[in-house]
Amino acid sequence: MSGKQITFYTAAYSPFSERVRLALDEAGAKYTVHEFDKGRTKPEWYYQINPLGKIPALTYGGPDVPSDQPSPESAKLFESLPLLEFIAEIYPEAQLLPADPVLRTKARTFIQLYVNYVHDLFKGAFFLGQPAEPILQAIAELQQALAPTGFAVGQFSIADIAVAPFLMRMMLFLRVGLGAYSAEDGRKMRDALGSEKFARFARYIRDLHERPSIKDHWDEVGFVRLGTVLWLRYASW
Ligand SMILES: N[C@@H](CCC(=O)N[C@@H](CS)C(=O)NCC(=O)O)C(=O)O
Repeated sequence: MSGKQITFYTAAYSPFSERVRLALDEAGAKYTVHEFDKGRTKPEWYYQINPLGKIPALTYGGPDVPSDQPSPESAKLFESLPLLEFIAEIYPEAQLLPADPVLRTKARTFIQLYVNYVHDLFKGAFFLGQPAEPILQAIAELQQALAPTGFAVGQFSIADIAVAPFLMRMMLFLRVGLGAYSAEDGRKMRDALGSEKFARFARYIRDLHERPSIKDHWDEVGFVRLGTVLWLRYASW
């Protein structure tokens, strides 16, 4: 268990930040939250923490200081996926990375499958109105990588944490008809993802919904509202 201070820079709307929040909560970490408002330019001081100005980020160690006055002595860490690995390493007892090297590699591979083959197609179909077929194909491939039961590699791990904020929003947006896809593509995706072919994937999404660290923060109304704003922002490109 880490005895050092952790400050978490986040915003309620951010699925990338939600990854880190989930990992911290799963690990039982004590941390200070600095919440940014949506759409505001980041203050100058924040660029000392993440030069890209993006969230999430963490400061780790150093003295206890106000979150908007980061200490030169703390480590400044950012990019959600390395942050998941970091949290798994400093809280090994939470077993967010499986002890077995084969399962550990499978967890990392699952994340890469999502990042390399699903994420952009999700954005394409839902925010840019690109055809539905490629995202259905990508989800079918992701489904094949799932363990026969349970979470992505069986036990809950950073693989689930990495994909849950995105896949769960995707299924929610589809259910409420939010997205840039045509009515026909919406129907096609709903029919396919509700069919027997995608039964394992649907079960996986239900299991994610049941995980207390996810369930206790799942705010459908808020996500739909923010999804609408995001969609309008993408749609106006
Ligand atoms: N690759 C980054 C992506 C982070 C990212 O794009 N974060 C968004 C919020 S979800 C962001 O900070 N956008 C700029 C802003 O909100 O000011 C990661 O995995 O952490």
